[in-house]
Amino acid sequence: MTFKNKVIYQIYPKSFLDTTGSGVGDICGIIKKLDYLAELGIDMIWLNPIYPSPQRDNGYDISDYVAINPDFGTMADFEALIAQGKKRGIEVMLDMVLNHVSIEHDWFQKAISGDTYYQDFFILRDEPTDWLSKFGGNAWAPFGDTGKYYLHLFDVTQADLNWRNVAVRNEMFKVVNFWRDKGVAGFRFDVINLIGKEAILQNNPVNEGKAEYTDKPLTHDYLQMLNAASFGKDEEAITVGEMSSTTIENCILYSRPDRNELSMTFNFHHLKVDYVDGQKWTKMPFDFAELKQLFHTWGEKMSEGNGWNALFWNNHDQPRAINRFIDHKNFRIKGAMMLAASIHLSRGTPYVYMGEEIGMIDPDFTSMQEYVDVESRNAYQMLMASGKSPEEAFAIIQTKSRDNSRTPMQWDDSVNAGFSTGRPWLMTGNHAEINVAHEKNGEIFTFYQKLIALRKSEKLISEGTYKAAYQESDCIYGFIREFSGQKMLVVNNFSNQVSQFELLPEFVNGEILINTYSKFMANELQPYQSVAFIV
Ligand code: TEU
Repeated sequence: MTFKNKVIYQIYPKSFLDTTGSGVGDICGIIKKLDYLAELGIDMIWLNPIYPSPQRDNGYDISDYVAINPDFGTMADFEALIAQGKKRGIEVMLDMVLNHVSIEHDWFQKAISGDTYYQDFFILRDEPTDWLSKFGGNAWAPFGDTGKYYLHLFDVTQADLNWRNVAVRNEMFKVVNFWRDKGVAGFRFDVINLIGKEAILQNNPVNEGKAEYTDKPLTHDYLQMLNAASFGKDEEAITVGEMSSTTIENCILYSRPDRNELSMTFNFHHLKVDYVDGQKWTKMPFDFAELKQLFHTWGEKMSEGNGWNALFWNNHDQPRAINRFIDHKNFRIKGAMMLAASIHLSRGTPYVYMGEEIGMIDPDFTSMQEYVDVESRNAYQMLMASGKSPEEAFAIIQTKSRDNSRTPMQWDDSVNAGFSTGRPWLMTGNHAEINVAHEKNGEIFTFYQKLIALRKSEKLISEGTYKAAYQESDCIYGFIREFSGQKMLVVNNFSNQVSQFELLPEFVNGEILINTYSKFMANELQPYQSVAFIV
């Protein structure tokens, strides 16, 4: 598979570029920026859902799988994007939300009107389990006046689909093939490790019931069926599963080539190291030792198990990494470059989230009214219900809200950051300094160009094994890559201080492949310095 030397750029279409003045980004805006993306050097763009949706969860509540939300444009616009992308060597990856569907979808409407064929498309029970929704509250809601309840692991308007029903599976395979026929070369499968629910659903008060529906054995069966019925035939297809609360063992099985399931997996363990007791809606400095241990464990086990990681720091569900892991007030640029080096030189396929390539940071929102995300607004209420003051609750929302990464792409320092001539659906962040016009030939952007190019030129990076290094250091994250006799040591200083370290003897005479500073001072790393040595 060729995905090992590819770099994928994630676009949140709603916030990328608005060409109509509606305040919402659109497909024509993406077409307008294809040359910018080609200059960055990326190979594929992953678009968050662009299908008709009530937008309760910003498109992850789909009401029609095989159409384009008119807010984003037309099917002709989408077909033009595919064609224009291919001219520049940029393929398109679409987001497949196959675990659940909007209650405004025709299937749910028919089901709730009494159509028993469609009632079996959903997970209905007379007796709900004690599971909780990932967006807070009960995971079950009354199914009309039938006296039954339907399962919704996310928002109450997102009804989980019954994958045990072959008719559901066939409908899902048809959806993927519809978009493959349009020329879509990649698919990101939303929370796909939740589709393997068993017939008997058990109560489980531990961890809100996650163990009862996550990574269940049937998931692998369904993925192998999906693979065989659609993309499995395409040598060039790239597929990635978003795996919620998953394990390394399952991610090896999901992504090992001989299993014919997916190309690779997203896991989120490294983005929970600033969670108190695993709880998202809390505040604490990130735990570097835990972060490093997770990277090493996942890196080595996936390498040994022939699995394949999707490597990322940012996406549309996470606050920006610079705010979480870097002293960005003093070292935004060097910190952004170090974060990039720490994944782009590692083993897996790197994802660049829009704005990461210019060092975008969280907005400085000052009131709860500026946050629109359903998960954040639910959390704010839950935090206050748990006894937090409005100020304490708001301070937590400010650090963890998904809106932090969903603010409009910052193209220039004009009004609305050049994103829209209308009122943006979400207010822009701090774009006076941090914008493409200002940063495009700056250190961060050119460093990303270099990293992306290296992945294509160096099999040591795209194919090499992964081994941990500097495990004992309290500020350096280091690893060794190896491929057909060549070795690379990558050291990343996660500190805002100069850090002492001993270069491993075998690399003392090595050549420096990449350095985020102009110089390397023997045995010390500058604040947030990354250096790669090869022998
Ligand atoms: O996210 C899955 C998921 O669990 C997220 O809710 C994430 O774990 C959480 O926001 C982190 O705090 C996927 C999509 O990426 C997300 O945007 C959707 O809201 C969700 O599924 C439901 O489709």
